[in-house]
Amino acid sequence: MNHSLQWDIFCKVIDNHGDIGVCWRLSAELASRGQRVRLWVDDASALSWMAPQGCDGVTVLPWLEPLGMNILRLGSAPCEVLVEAFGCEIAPEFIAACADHAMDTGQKPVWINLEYLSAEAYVERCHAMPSPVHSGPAAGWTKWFFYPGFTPGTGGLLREDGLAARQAAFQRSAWLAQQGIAYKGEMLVSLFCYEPPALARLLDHLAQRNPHPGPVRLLVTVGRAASAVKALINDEKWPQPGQNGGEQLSISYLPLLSQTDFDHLLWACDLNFVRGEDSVVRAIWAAQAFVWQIYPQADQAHRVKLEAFLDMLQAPPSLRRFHEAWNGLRDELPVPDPESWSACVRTARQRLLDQDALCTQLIGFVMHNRQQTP
Ligand code: TRH
Repeated sequence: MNHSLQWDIFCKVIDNHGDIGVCWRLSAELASRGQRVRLWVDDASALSWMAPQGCDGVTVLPWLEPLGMNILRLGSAPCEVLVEAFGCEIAPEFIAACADHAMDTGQKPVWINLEYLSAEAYVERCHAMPSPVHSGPAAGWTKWFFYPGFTPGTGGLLREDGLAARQAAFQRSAWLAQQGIAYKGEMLVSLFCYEPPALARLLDHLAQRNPHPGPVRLLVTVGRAASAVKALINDEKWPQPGQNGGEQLSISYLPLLSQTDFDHLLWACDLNFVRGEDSVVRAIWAAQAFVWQIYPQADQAHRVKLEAFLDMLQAPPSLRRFHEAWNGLRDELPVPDPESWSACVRTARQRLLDQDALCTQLIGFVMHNRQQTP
């Protein structure tokens, strides 16, 4: 049987980089497994730096409203799998075009609603649940909830087949030199964050030899993290790196990195500060100590989500306390302790590596459903 299917993935960039970051990784990984992907996105601009090389097997198409002429580009190409990322609601005119195709071919597409990542218990309950479509041209079809997650009863995590081999071949010093960073054996800390209330305290800790007696270099990602750091060190109240002789704490501002180089950054550092759901997964695969700034929600739902994540990680008390302060849920930011934190990350990573990757599970789920539903 030919297992290569045509996938249409729909992505709306709400804010930040996570929506397109996840959808791009998913698209590229499906293509690497022989699937054909059309990625419909309302704002593809971030892909110019996230994935400048593109990817064979993935076609990026603009999600215009209405889709209009773009529908015609479909020609006679089949619509076999539809992926609606993060509840973005696929354009109705596209669904109508798919329904026409389905009438011709006699095979309905498999329609996946790809959900947000969480370690909360509801994920296992809701994963792979059907949601019947009652009206419109797709009446009688089924949408399937697909939840990424950290346990065997979930859809798993995005992970490329070649990840371990790439990691094994990675050379920290060579990569840092390519970035123009003259590495002298400092402790390396990456910073990808929004505006954490405890940022000033973190810089204080690092400048005051906590936790590391030797020099520390902070590698700051472009955008909100860089703006937040610059705003602080431009404020005279903060002890300037220069006032520490410029030696204990040095700061490197990074350019926009491709997703591949973003991984390299996480592999290169001894402690990673990450944010959002894509970078937190990459931090787990990096096998280094990390701290997650979870995307804040107005109703404080992120507190429960963070606790569930820390439970999954079997985080030691000091890592839990640090997360709570970094996420504004307690006041005093403790001293970071990457040496003792990395053990639980490595253990969790090993456990998660034993789980089928999200794309393996998703392709299996889709194939199974195509056989069940003509
Ligand atoms: O940008 P984010 O904060 O996205 C968030 C989350 O996805 C969150 O769950 C969602 O609700 C909210 O947006 C709206 O963080 P995230 O998910 O880690 O995505 C960042 C992506 O950007 C990730 O794919 C890595 C990539 N990246 C690079 O490729 N190069 C870079 O230089 C940087 C800084 C990031």
